[in-house]
Amino acid sequence: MSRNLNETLGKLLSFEENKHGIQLKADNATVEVIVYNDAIINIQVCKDGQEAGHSYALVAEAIPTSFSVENKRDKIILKTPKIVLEILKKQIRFSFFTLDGTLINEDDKSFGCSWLGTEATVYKKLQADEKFIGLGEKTRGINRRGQAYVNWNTDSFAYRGETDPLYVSTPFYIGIHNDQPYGIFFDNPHKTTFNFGAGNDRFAYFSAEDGIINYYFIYDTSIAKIIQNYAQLTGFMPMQPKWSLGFQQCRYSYYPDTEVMNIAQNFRERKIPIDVLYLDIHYMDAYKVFTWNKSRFPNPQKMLANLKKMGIQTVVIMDPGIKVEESYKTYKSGMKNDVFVKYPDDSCFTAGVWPGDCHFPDYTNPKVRKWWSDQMKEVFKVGLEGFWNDMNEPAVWGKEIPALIEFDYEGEKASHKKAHNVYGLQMARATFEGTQQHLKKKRAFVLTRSGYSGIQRYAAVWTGDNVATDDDMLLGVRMVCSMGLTGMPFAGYDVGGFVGDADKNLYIRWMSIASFAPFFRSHSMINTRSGEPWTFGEEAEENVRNYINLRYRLMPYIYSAFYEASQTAMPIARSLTIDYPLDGNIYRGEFENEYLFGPSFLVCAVKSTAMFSKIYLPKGEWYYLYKDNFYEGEQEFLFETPIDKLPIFVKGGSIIPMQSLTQSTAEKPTNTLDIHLYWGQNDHVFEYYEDDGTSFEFKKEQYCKRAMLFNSEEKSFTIEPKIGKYKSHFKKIKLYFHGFTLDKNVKVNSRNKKIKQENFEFIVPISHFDPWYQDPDTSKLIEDLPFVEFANTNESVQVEW
Ligand code: MIG
Repeated sequence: MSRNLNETLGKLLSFEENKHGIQLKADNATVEVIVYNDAIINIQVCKDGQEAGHSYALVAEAIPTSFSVENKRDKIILKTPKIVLEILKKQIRFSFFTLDGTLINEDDKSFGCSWLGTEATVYKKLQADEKFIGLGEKTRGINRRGQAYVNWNTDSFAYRGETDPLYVSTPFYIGIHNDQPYGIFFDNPHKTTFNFGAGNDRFAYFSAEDGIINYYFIYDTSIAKIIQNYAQLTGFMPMQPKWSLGFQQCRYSYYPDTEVMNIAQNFRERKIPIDVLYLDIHYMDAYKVFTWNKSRFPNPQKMLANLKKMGIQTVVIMDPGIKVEESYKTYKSGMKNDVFVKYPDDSCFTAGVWPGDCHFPDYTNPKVRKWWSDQMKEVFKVGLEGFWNDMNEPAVWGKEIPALIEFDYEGEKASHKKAHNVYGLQMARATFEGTQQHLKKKRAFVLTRSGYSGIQRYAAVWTGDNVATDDDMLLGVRMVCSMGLTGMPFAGYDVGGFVGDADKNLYIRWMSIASFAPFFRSHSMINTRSGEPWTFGEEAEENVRNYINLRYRLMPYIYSAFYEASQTAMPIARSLTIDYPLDGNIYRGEFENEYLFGPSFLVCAVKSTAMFSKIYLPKGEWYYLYKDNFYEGEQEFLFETPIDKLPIFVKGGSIIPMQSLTQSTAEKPTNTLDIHLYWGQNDHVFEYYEDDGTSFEFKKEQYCKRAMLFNSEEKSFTIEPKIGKYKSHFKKIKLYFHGFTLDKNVKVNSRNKKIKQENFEFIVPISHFDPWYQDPDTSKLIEDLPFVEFANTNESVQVEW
């Protein structure tokens, strides 16, 4: 009978302190409380007979941390330098407090850790003011309160604003209560449910179909730090090849080779910057991985070389399903090496995907991952440096894989129920390891559709088969921000919509917004309208070129933001909840599609049909990008939002490095770095970062880092001495002052320099239909400072006004 009714952790029988925390014994379970570091406490609850086992998400080990344990009559109090944990003895319950006694998070008073059969649940009291954000690639609004979600990686073709689950499972969320942000990472790969007070007003809970209760409670002073702590546990995004930050054009599918070259030439002739073209499933012979369709692509090596000469990389799709066909090399090798997942009776699991009947490599086996990496040898011979993992949920024609299928799981053996959600993560890992094995000195790019916590260590993630509507465009913006909150800074969506046809305006707006997405790729489905900029007519082409140009000119800024993400997990597309978590306005439906791109640009994603939009500017000072009009924050405004002007605002105090326009990241810009300074009351620091963009030499200090500081009170801008051995490409800087009142000379390293006046347009006006720039009071004057010897000196540069 107890199997059917809720069972809780019960009372404390005994406890013991150890070097990482405490071990508690309850009626029918053992609890390990592990102080992971100052800011993280891990709670592991194993029922009799259960073991923690391998985690694919985790990369960190507990760091010995000082903590104290106090044994009181009714409770145990454990203190780290940042968190106070109280454990009630009568019925084991956990409550977390700040050092000064503010409650952050507490178990439901009766349930706490509970079980219903094999299903394990943690019930947390739902606090009146509590908000919930994160959980990665999830639909709906940014505040997840009142919602419930399931984690079970699913091929969700044409998903919409309410669909759940999708392709990626990252069981980590951030809550905010009593003005305190905290994170909970529930590292259980089984099908899990997160309920944030949906259908009840008593608790927020997370539960797993099976397995142990294993969660990490993170508390720190800011949301940024909580994300960083989560990345400490699950890993950081490695530095990406710079080309993967450029614009990417995809289509299901471009073929034959002449068509691919034609697309490439069109981009170059029309002067629309681009770095990557994609080959979807039709490049293969009968959809067989590691093969080429010889009539469509007679000489892939030559085609790839020609594209590279044009500054364009090629990325190819790879599905996990291996066609069952005696004459197919990869199949034969797979059978010989026993790499495929099986039924418990030792026969291979077969299911239909693109090539027909397929077997599926067991990427949870280290030997199979090595086998996959070895198979990739062939693809490097033709010159590939980028790979796209699709269908790795794994998806078999929209159906469920039988639960009894068995996986190696690093030798621990697991059924599909446990291995399903990590399958995509392990395929991406095998692919990433293949690139490391063969490309050696070069950074490669891997894109994946499916994943689990930790996926950022191997691949960028795109949000799958979205639909071409305004609502779905905005949904993608929120999903990418949510992924940023969940340790995945390199994320993007199919620009233009995968399913259905975007009209001209939707396409323009989507491309404008996506110029400010971390991963920037246009893609569309077979038998729908293709997404090359010129296919939407001249107006679209000009608009889209403008925004792609802007992205390329912002490359020094974007690259620095990617570097920061690789170090601290600070996302590139930043949910406003990171910097303004306590401002209720940013959670409002009408404003929840606004986000920061890097530290400085407030991007307000608005519908293509909106000619006027309500916009909320959070605390601070803001400049309208196109005209430099100044606004005080914490107010809402009604703005004109014509299709050629995505509402973008620059934060006061910002320091924005830019370069001259190039057609790809392979092309060198001029040797002048343009630095834009925006006046603001508060001081700002920008960490400028530069390296060769392709190799791993940066690990040997082959980088150039320079801290740039704006000091409002002292009226100065300082570039600190270079750190690192890399010789910057830039020889000069040009400083642009926005919003300053400069009347006389400016001092550079104590010498007087004259100020010039020059207009700087972030977007080139589209003259024939846009009256915007005819207005004489338009572009605020921008002063231009003569060049300063910049890089490769170890001196600092000091500008005063
Ligand atoms: O069954 O490879 O999400 O981006 O173009 C569809 C064809 C398989 C799904 C991916 C999509 C890709 C498509 N794939």
